[in-house]
Amino acid sequence: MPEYQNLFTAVQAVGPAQMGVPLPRRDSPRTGDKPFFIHLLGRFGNAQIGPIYLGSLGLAAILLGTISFVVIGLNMLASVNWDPIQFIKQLPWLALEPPPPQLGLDLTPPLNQGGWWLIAGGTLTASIMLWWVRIYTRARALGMGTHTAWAFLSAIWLFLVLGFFRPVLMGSWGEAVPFGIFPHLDWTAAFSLRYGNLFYNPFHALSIVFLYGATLLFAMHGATILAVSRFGGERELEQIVDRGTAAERAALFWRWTMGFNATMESIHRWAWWFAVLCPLTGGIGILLTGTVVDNWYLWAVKHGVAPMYPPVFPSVVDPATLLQGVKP
Ligand code: 07D
Repeated sequence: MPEYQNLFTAVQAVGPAQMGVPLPRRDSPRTGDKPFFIHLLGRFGNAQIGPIYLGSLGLAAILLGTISFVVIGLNMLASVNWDPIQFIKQLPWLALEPPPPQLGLDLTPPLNQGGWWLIAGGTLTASIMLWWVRIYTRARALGMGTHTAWAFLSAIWLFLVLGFFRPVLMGSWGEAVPFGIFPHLDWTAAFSLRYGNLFYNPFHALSIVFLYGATLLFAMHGATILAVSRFGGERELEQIVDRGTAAERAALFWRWTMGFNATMESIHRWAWWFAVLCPLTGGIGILLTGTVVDNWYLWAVKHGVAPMYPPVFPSVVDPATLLQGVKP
């Protein structure tokens, strides 16, 4: 048996399938009583597939998610006259748009004027919420902490701000994001332009800090653990108590190179907080846009963050102020 194993040299010992711990009394049974093994997957993670825990929450979440996906897909297909070739060719540009602004927060708009969007959005939201409960209850059933669920909730917060809370505060579903690959990107660019450049929104900046920061931390941590995997560094928990090899080298490396090191435990808290704060601050930034602040560039000028445009150009006028006094 080779001493040093990692992704490239992993020995895949195949034994009887792991069925997992006994489930609490009121839980439904796990699906698939015969797990199977795929060698190739074992090279990237664990070779054993299943048993999966579906349960009523999982089933409902998958059903609702599928309804949402199919509603979006069929609407896109209808928009190219049910032509499957055009559907594939134009897929990146196809959209399911929310109701037009004049329909406000009407919950029963005509189907082809945002009605389908509401149905798709509603079923997707319900699906995501049920999936959240599933993540929470599965963690509890294993006697684990619920860190994953709370991190997921942070992403759901941003999702709800974009598609629900902000549109409600603005009084129109038309404010929400369309479904579609390029259409949602176009929405993002248009949103930034409409509100005076999102780069000047400090919460967008914070969100980017945590986005890049989380990536950087993950790269640092992943690289560190791989670098000490020859000393068994990937068995992190053992390393905390079993001192002398990988953990200490990893810590010393960072103390040598930057004077400070996280611990085997705290690095995961750093990672968790950076990841969670990305959509959390992002959601605050979006919620403030159009509700509290109408032009982030002018906001930044007012607060001495950004300079006024140099006088060589005609002065900038907030387009929104031009509408004042004009009767609709
Ligand atoms: C979106 C929410 C959670 C998702 C969930 C998933 C499914 C799929 C599908 C059934 C990701 C639910 C869905 C499971 C089901 C089917 C079909 C999480 C999400 C629960 N920006 N920007 C951010 C940068 C600019 C703009 C965040 C960088 C321009 C807008 C992030 C740059 C403009 C918004 C970020 C840059 C602009 C953002 C997202 C550089 C115009 C947001 C964080 C270098 C393009 C969002 C405050 C995240 C936000 C956001 C990064 C530039 C617009 C940090 C690096 C200036 C409108 N931008 N951005 O985790 O929070 O998203 O803003 O240029 O709304 Mg930005």
